[in-house]
Amino acid sequence: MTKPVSGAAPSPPTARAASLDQLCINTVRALAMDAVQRADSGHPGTAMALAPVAYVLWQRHLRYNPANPDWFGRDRFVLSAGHACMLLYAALYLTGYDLSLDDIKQFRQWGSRTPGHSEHGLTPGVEATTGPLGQGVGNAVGMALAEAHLAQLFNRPGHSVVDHHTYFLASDGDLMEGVSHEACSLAGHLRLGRLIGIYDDNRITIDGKTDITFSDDTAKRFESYGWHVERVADGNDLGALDAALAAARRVADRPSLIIVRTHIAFGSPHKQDTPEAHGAPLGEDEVKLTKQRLGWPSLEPFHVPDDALAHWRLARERGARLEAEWSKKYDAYRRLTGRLAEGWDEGLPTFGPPPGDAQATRAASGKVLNVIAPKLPELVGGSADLASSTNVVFKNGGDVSAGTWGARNVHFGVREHGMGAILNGLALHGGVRPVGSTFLIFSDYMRPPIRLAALCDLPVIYVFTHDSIGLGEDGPTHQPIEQLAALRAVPNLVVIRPADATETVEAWRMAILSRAGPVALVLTRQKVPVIDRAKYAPANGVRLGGYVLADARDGKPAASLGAVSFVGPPWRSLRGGLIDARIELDAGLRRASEGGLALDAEGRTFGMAVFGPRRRTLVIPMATIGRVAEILAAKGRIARGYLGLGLQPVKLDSGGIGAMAISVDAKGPGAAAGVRQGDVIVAWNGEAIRGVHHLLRALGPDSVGSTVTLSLRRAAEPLELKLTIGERPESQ
Ligand SMILES: Cc1ncc(C[n+]2csc(CCOP(=O)(O)OP(=O)(O)O)c2C)c(N)n1
Ligand SMILES: [Mg+2]
Repeated sequence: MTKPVSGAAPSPPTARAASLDQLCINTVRALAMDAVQRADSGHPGTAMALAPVAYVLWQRHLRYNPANPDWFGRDRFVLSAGHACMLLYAALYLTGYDLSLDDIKQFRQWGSRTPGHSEHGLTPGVEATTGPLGQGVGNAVGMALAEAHLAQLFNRPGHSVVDHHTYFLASDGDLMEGVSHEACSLAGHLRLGRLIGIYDDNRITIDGKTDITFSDDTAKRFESYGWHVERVADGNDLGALDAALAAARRVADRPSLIIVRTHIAFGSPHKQDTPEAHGAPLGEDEVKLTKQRLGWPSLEPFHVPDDALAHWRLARERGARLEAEWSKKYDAYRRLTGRLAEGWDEGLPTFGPPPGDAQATRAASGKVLNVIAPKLPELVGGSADLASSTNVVFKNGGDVSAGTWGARNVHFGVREHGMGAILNGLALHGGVRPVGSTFLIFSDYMRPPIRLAALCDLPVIYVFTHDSIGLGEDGPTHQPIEQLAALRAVPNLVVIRPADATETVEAWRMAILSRAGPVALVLTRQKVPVIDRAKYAPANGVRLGGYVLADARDGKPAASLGAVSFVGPPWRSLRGGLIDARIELDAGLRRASEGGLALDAEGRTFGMAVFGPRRRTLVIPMATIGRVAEILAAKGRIARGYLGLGLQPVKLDSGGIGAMAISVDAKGPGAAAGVRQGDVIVAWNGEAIRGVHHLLRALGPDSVGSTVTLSLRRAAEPLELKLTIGERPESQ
């Protein structure tokens, strides 16, 4: 009775099939009510209303394999209305992703895999982190653009390796937000035919009915963008939903929006169609009444009928088959695996001392980009209508337009916010490495997606030109003042402002190598001299986050000027693991786990903990890094015990790219291999080490017995060592 994913219209259901459909749908509703009720917070109403949409989509249209959420050929589904995440969690659990009923019971709890807004990277099957309304719509546009781009480059007749759809689900709030206008306008212009949006037209937001705020004719608006629009008058009409989705998939020359009229908290006698059903539990009594009204077989919370689960779980078999079929066609393309090409950074330009080569760093950046670009065809992007100023132009790359998605220069139009969200979607999709650019001052217009890129470790590259120095002719509206500081305040965003053309080369090298988060290059509009590297330190110190360009003549400066370009999270654990262990070690860190300030034993602040359900990041100002180092050195058991290499992170050289200074256990293999106190690890098996957390991750328990190449920096002289990682010592 399950429809194949071909999209054929369904035949009329038999009575038994219809009741099984209803049972499956009500399972989602019951789980949404129960999870929110148990957490005593959350958003039950939208998930309840959209249960039939999820059912038809997941059972009859979406191509996915619950056993492999990262299968490249899968359809992408972005829940832009992140508050309705119980809908997604229920679908993921029921279809058999690695998400259990216990996870559902942990909804919104500390450390759980089912946080209050869905997070990419935490919950298998969640394609994008959503919550700030509108962003997910932009992400979906980026994903659809990535798909169209790769399809045009890689598909050959009879060999369609890239042929998936991107779906998004948007609420009223999503469509009110400007970013969705920007992104959907571009999607229409580019005729992204494999993009299908579903709009939950429930006519309710938090403050009341939408007639107090929203009288757009959404259908006309999207039609004017060049979208195909379908309407489903009743969100419970499975046949209509199925037909609309099938029709949307048949329309290949433009994106589609399906406007589905729904009723928030459908089935609830007192809460249906009320704003209260948006963001609060229904209440024990109302949950009971609703279950009775829906004919639900049990009043026991989290009851999942066997029939319903079995039916939902057919997805596993179907998914395995779909992936197997696709894999036959898949011819391991390097770029789809995300590996960098060999020798990608050979032939980077060098710049001589002044006066001859004096040039704006934006000009140097354009040159570097075009040396790298032919070797890394995955680099794509452009600017928000400022390409000739930011020099983010891929020579001979062609312009992306409707029908020529395989080109490399994306003209985002004057849509910085949309550009930011689309860049995130491109990065989330994979197979492309997105670059976006505008003036530094307008980074303010795209701050929300920059923050999300940082939060989600997305390897997006921003080129922000016309930095503050020497600007002025355009007046105060164009003069960046606080933008640099504001960008540097974003945890996990690497911000590099090269001083000259040579540092710009290094900055690009860092940007390309940095694949666990976004990098912003801040570049000058006007010419700056090129530093004479014969006299001064080499520019490869840039990757350490800061370096001594010229020391005081006798080594004793008359005054110090702090010029730290970036301090990133010095360590970070992907759930559990290291941080917890460290918390045990130190009272200050234990306090950090409670949020707020981190204090050392004397009660002095040395950092600020930034915690969320997904990550626990400690942001430590450079000024106090020495103190953290002391604490770790004094306690340093975990580092040594964990690393098993005889290395201890006693001095954090920088939290930026590269760099952790090491000390050597006199008896450890590190010492035997010639590692010296104060050497700085810059790369591990050829990959730049990006902060201590990265090294610790690279040194996971699985690495015991393996041989690694350690690249070290010892003052100016580079050093390579081959080491075999020893057994992890007993914890001390
Ligand atoms: C950018 C942004 N602004 C505000 C919010 C807070 N917020 C969450 S949901 C919501 C509106 C709810 O209405 P709607 O989007 O129609 O969702 P529904 O209740 O219908 O599911 C708001 C204002 C947010 N998540 N993101
Ligand atoms: Mg609404």
